[in-house]
Parts: sequence; structure tokens; C-alpha cells
Amino acid sequence: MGNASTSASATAPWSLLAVEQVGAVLSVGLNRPAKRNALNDDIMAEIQRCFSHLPDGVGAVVLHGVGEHFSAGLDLSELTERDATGGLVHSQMWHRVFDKIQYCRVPVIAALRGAVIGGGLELACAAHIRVADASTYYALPEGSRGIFVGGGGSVRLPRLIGVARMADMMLTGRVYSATEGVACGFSQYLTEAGGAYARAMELGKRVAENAPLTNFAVLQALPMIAEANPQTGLLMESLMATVAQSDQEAKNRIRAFLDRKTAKVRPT
Ligand code: 1HE
Repeated sequence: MGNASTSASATAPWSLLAVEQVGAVLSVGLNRPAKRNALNDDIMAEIQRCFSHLPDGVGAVVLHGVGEHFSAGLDLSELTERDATGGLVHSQMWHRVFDKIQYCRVPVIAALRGAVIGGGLELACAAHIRVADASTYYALPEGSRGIFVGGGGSVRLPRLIGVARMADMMLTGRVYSATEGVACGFSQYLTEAGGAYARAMELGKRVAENAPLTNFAVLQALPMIAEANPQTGLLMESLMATVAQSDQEAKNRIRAFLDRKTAKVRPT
């Protein structure tokens, strides 16, 4: 299937996304390759709609870019006419759309290749797992364009790579390679060129098999606990752990292990 077939999107009501369900994994492709998947208002509206109405039975989403690049970021052609109020409203619209991804009911895995630039990097940061291939590179050219990040990048990216690296990228235009990116925390996985999508789909299949309550806890509770003061965090952790282990699904899975009916944990 390569970088995801666009066949399903021909019958679905998407004009700028390529959406296809493969088992429990929903593959969502930014489908504006002629514009390097630059993010205009129309594609943002489709992303919001897609993540607001995931089909039943979907247990993970793989977000990728059709073509050679994940995304060239904000569609700069839409920027020139906007005044300050329009800019504020627009940035907050981006925040709402990317929150739909971060607070999705299922894990979202971004499959990266080529340019992951500006708003494209902000989009990737909203996913829970990032898989890069060898062609991937990361940049924040906002500084040289006279603008600032507006899609949650200043909140999400420093949590992955640190404020100093992000400031350097914005001030000097520094570009990080795929290899540097996995070492610095942009991505958790690195594959050979062209391999990110397949790897992300494999990971999607794997995480879709988790107990739904575990995935809920990791997506909704873990980030809150990590940001909370330690005492609040510890209490939230105890509450979440109690809820999760009381679930029948947890009891079934632990029983299966004790009865030697499930795989052991081994090095990969
Ligand atoms: C675009 C955009 C875009 C390409 N907005 N149209 N992002 C940037 O500053 C990155 C700008 N883009 C690039 O540096 C390059 O296009 C790429 C390295 C990504 C790809 O290069 P290449 O040689 O493969 O393609 P190209 O010929 O540069 O672009 C192909 C077409 O896509 C071309 O349009 P055409 O009609 O002339 O064919 C480009 O104009 C168009 N295109 N990128 C609009 N970004 C919420 S705040 C977020 C702030 C930001 O994201 S700032 C970062 C913006």
C-alpha cells in the first residue's frame, strides 16, 4: 500500500484527506501533495471533522502525508490578508483542531517523511507517537517569515525537545535531520526511507489491541499527571490505576498471563 492508497477517499466525503480504514486502524492522509500538504483552512476543517467522528471500531489512527512530504506547514498564501484579530481567531482555530488530535479517544501515530515544517511540525506534535523515515527533516522557518508558531507549537514542542532547541530553530533557521530528530525527541521511531507509514500502521494495529481503558489512561490521564504537582499527580495516578485494574478487561488479561495463555515480555 506504500504511503497509503487514496482509493477509499474517492468514495468518502473528503477532498483534502485520504481516509481509509484498515482493520482497527484509520489511516488519515493529508492529501494536498501538489502544495506539499500545506495546511489551509479547508484541510484544517476536514481534520477537525475527521477526528470528531471516528468510525466505531477504530482503535488507532495513523496520520501521514500523501506524497514525498508530511507537511510544509501553514498555507502561506492564506496569511497575507489577515489582520491581528483574524490572526488570533485563526490560531485558536488551529488549537481546537490539534486538541481534537491530542485528546482523541484513540492513540494517534504520525508517520513522517520529507518536510515536517512549521505548522506541519506542530501538527505532528499533537500526535501521541511519531515515526520518522530517513528523509524526514524538521524546521521552524517562522522566524525568517516574520511570524511565530500559532498551532500549539510553543506548548507541545518544548515538551519533546526542550525550549533551547526550539528557540535555536526559530532564531537561526536550524534544520534537524531524521537521525538527529530521533536522538532529540522529535520522533520515537526512525525507519529507512519510505518505511514510516508501514511501521506506523504496525504500531497502530498493536496499540489498538490494548485494553481501551489503558489507552484512555495513557492519552487523557498521563499528560495531566505529568504536568500536575507531585502530590496531586500521585493521587490521580492511584485513582487511575484503581479504575483500570477494576475493569474486567484487566482481570481477563492478568488471568490469561497467570494461566500461561499470553506472550511473555522479551527483548525485541
Ligand atoms: C506552499 C507551501 C506553504 C509549498 N504554503 N504554499 N512553511 C514554510 O515556510 C515552508 C515553505 N515550503 C518550502 O520550503 C518548500 O515548498 C518545501 C521544502 C516544503 C518543498 O519544496 P519543493 O521544491 O518540493 O516544492 P515547491 O516547488 O517549493 O512547492 C510546491 C508548491 O507548493 C508551490 O506551489 P506552486 O503553485 O508554485 O506549484 C509552493 O508555493 C507550494 N507550497 N509550501 C503555501 N507553506 C499556525 S502558524 C504556523 C506557521 C508556519 O507553518 S510557518 C512555515 C511555513
